[in-house]
Amino acid sequence: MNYFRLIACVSLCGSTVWSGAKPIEESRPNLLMISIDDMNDWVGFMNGHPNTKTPHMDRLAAQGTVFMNAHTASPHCGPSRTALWSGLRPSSTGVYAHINDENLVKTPAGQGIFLSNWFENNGYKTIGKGKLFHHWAPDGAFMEFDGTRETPRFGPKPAKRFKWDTKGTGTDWGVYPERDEDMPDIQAAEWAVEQLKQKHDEPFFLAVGFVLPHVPWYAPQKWFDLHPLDSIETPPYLKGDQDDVPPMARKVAEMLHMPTADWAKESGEWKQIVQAYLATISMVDHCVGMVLDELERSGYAENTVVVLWSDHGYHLGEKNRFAKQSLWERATRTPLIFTAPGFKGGQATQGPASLMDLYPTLLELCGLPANPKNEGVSLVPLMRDPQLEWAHPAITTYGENNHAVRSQRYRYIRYEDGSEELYDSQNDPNEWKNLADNPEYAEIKKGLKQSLPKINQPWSPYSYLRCNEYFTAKSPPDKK
Ligand SMILES: [Ca+2]
Repeated sequence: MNYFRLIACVSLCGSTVWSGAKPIEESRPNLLMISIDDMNDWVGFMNGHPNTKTPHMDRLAAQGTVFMNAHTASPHCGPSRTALWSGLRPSSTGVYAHINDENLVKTPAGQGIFLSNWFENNGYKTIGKGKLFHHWAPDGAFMEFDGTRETPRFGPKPAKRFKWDTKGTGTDWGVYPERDEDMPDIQAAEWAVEQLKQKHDEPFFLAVGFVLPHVPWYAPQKWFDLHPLDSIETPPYLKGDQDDVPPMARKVAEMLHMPTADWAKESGEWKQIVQAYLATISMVDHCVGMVLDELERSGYAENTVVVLWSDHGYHLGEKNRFAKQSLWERATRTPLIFTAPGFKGGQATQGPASLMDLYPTLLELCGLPANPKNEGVSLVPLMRDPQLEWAHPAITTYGENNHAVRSQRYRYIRYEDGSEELYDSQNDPNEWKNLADNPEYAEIKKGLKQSLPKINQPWSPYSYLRCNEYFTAKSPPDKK
C-alpha cells in the first residue's frame, strides 16, 4: 500500500466518527437509551398506521437515522432483550422465551458482558430505570438502578377487568387510571429528567425503559381522546390468511387466551383495541417527549448519542391474531432510531437491521473498543450512507431452530421441521401469499437460506413460556 492510500485508509477506517471538532474517542459522548415495550411500527416516522400520533418520537427521527427495516432477534420480551444486552443470538444461548433476570446470569447470555457493563468497563457511569431487560435489570448490570425486583412492572389496574378476563394474560383495554401521575412510565420519565438535570463529571449511559404499549392497554382519558373511535381504521385482514402456511407456522403462532380478529369483528371490539393501543403509544410518546425536552435543556444534547428501540412488533388482528410471538413481519418489525453528534438527521434507510446490532453500533458511535463476541454488526456505515447496499439480513428466532431471515426485499422462514415460508415484502407487505413452493423463487430461497444460524443451542432450562401452548417436544413446560 502506498503512502497516500495508507493515509486514506487511516482517515476512512480509523477515527471515522467525529463529534464536532474532536474525534469521537476524545469527545466521549454520553449515551441516552430509550426502550419501549411491544411497540410495533405504528409510529409517525414509520407510517405504520394512519391514526397514530407520535410527535415526540417523530422529532427524534428528524434528528437521526431511522431504520425502516429493523427487526427483533426474537419476537418476545425475554429473548429479545437478552439478545440485545448480551450481543448474542438466541440460537447461541438457548434463551428462546421468558427468563427471569436472576436466572439470566446462569445462561451463556449472562456469562458474557452486557452492553451496559461494557460501557462501565470503559469509564462510563451507567444508570437505569424501567423495563430494560425482561424484568428490570439483573443485579450489577447498572452501577445505579432505580427499582427493585418487587417494584410492580405495570401500572394500576381496575378492580375488575373491562373487556378481557382470560387467565394467563394481562390483556385488556380501556380508560384507566384517571391521572397520568399514576402511570409507571411517567414516573420513569420523571426519573430520567432528574438524571439529565444533574451535573455528571464522567460520560454517562442513561437507560430508561417504558412498559407501554404492552398489555393491558390502559391509559387516562386524554390519550384516548386523541384517537376518536369513529376515525379509527383497523389493519389489513384477509380471511383464511393462514391457509397457505405450514402447520408448524400455525402452531408457533397460536396463542392461548388471546383475542382473534374474528372474535374482535364479531364483538365490535376491534376498533376499541386499536384505539387503546394507539392511546398507549401516544402516552409513551409523551414520556419520550419529557426526556427529549430535558436533554435539549440540559446542554448535554450536543454530545449525546440517542438510541430509541422497541423490543419487537405486535399483531393487532393481522393474520387473525392479537399478539407478538410469530416470525411474521408484524411481530418482528420494530422502530429503531439512532442520533449521534456529527451525523445527519432526518434520514431513513431500508437496509435490514437487527436489534442485535445495537451493541456494536453503540460501541462504535461512542468510540469504545468493539466486543469481539458480538454477533450483530455495527450499523454506522448505514448512518453514513443510508443507500448503501447492505449484505446483512436480519435474523429473528423463536424457539429452537425456528428462524426468519429478512433481507431488504424478502422474508424467508424455516421451522424446526423443515417447513418454509417466503414472502416478497415489496409486492406483498401484508404477507398474504406464501411463495415458498413456487419454483420461480428457488434461487432466492437458496440465497436466503445461507444466512440461517449454523448453531442451534438446546433450550435453556431457565427460559420458559407463557400464554402459548408450546410447539415442540424440545421446549420446557410452562413454569409460570
Ligand atoms: Ca415486549
